[in-house]
Amino acid sequence: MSKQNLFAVPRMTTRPAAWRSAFDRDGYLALPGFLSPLALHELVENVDRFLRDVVPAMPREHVFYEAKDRPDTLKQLQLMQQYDAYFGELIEKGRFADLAATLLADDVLPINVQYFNKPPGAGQPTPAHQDGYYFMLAPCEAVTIWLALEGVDEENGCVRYVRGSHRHGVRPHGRTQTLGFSQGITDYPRADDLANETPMPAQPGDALAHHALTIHRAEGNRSAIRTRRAVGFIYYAARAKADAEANKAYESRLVEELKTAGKL
Ligand SMILES: O=C(O)CCC(=O)C(=O)O
Repeated sequence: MSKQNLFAVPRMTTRPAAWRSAFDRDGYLALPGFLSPLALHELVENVDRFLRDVVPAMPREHVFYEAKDRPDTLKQLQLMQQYDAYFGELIEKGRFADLAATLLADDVLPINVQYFNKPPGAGQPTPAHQDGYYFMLAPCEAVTIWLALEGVDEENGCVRYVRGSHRHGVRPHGRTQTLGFSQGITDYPRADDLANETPMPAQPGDALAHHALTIHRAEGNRSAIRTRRAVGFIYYAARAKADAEANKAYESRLVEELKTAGKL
C-alpha cells in the first residue's frame, strides 16, 4: 500500500473563496487546525531531525542564535528547503502551496522555508516590519504561512498583525540590531497601528497566513521554560517580479556586516 500523503490537498470546498476574501480584507488569515495531529507530528519529527542532523553543516548566514556561543539559543533558520529533501517537497507540493495559490489568486513560486524559535529566557522581540520590504517585488504580491509547532500566546511571544495595513503600501524601514530581522518600521507605532493591532495566539498545527505588506511583529518570550517554535513558508505570486540583483547585493552587504560585528 502506498504511504498516505499527510499533506495532500483536501477536496475543494466552498472555504477557499471565504479564505481569500478574509485575507484580502484583513491582510491575514488564521486557519485553526490546518494540520491534522498526525501531519503535525510528522512535521515536528522532521524539524527535530533537521536541527540534529542538518544544522551543524549549514553555513552561518542561514543559522541565527540569540547568543552565538549558546546552541540552546537557536532562533532562526533560512532556506531549509535547500538543505533537505523533506522540506523541499513540503514547500513545493501539498497544502501550503495550494493555500498560497488560493490566497494570491495566482500560480506561486516557493521561496523560503524558515524556522522561528524564541528560546525561553532569551527570545527577543521581532521588530514591526513588512516582509515585502525585504522581498523587493513589483507588484508586491507574496504570502507567508506561519505554522505553529506548539502553543503560542502572549507570554511566549505570539505574532501580532496590524489589520488592513497591507492596503497602504510600504512604510519606511531602517536598520535594527535584531539578527534575522535586519529592518524594522521606523515610524511604528502610529495611533492607527495600535488601534488595529491584533495578537494571534495559536495552537499546535494552526496556520497564520499574512500578505507581504501586512505589518507584523512579536514580543519577546517572557517564559523561563517554554519555547515558541514555528515554521514559515514564503511564496511569491507568479505575477510578482523580484529585483534579484538588489536582493542579493543587500544580503551580501548584511552578511559581511554581521560577520564583522561577530554576530555570525
Ligand atoms: O516568528 C516571528 O516572530 C515573526 C515571523 C515573521 O516575521 C514572518 O514570518 O514573516
